[in-house]
Amino acid sequence: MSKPIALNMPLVVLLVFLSTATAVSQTQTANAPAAEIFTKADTNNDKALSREEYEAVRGTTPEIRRDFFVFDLNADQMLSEAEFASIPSVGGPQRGPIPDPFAEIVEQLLAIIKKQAAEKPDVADKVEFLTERFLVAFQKVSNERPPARIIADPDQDGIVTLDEAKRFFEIQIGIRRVDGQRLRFDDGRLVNNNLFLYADLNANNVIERQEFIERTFGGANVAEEFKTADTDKDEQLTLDEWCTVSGRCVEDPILNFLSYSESTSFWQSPH
Ligand SMILES: [Ca+2]
Ligand SMILES: [Ca+2]
Ligand SMILES: [Ca+2]
Ligand SMILES: [Ca+2]
Repeated sequence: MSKPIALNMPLVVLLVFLSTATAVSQTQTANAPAAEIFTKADTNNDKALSREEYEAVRGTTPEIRRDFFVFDLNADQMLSEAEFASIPSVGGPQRGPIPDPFAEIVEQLLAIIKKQAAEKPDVADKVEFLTERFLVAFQKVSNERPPARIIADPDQDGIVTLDEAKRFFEIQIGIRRVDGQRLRFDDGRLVNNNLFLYADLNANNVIERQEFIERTFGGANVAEEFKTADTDKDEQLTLDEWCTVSGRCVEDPILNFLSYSESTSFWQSPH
């Protein structure tokens, strides 16, 4: 199991928000590479930015001050390079990862099954389960399509390895869809899979042009959006192609959270 995250208030607020976020349509502006700005800002070369170092390169607007507070994920009053790179206005479309509360839950589940199954701690990372026993243990007797035994044991060898168990948990919790493709990005963005499922009227796991135009709530340029996203020009969008359409196809709860907090006076003065 990974080391538990030391939760602090801004992270808790942000993570709770991630679980309930709705779609947003905002753009990000990339500046110089985050690592380059970080190195320049870190004048005493201690591999972390104090608030003074941060503001010296970024300014002192309320939004800039807010970002120092929100993305100081371990609440040590300093920004590590990783924390700095996760700020949307720093990293832009290539912004860095933030902790995913759903991934942490999966790690906790894996730790539980390892502890229960391993006779000795040093073999805990090698435990395997008979597929039927694994599914009984998790009471997966549903009529899912594909069946739970295929979701849990995709190579159908009758054994659920730890990697397969992790994938199974990630599917149950919504990190991946049933075919294993990721629905949550490391930088906090989420695939709008509900809209994908709604749009996919013929349920063939791709979005044809007509489905996209008629069922994705696009605006006047919806046909142009489809054309741009359909990179291989086969007249249908795979999930990867779908994810290139920002706004309603991919949600960004981080930007949404930040846009809500801009309306408060909390960030107006030093605190
Ligand atoms: Ca920090
Ligand atoms: Ca297997
Ligand atoms: Ca379809
Ligand atoms: Ca395509």
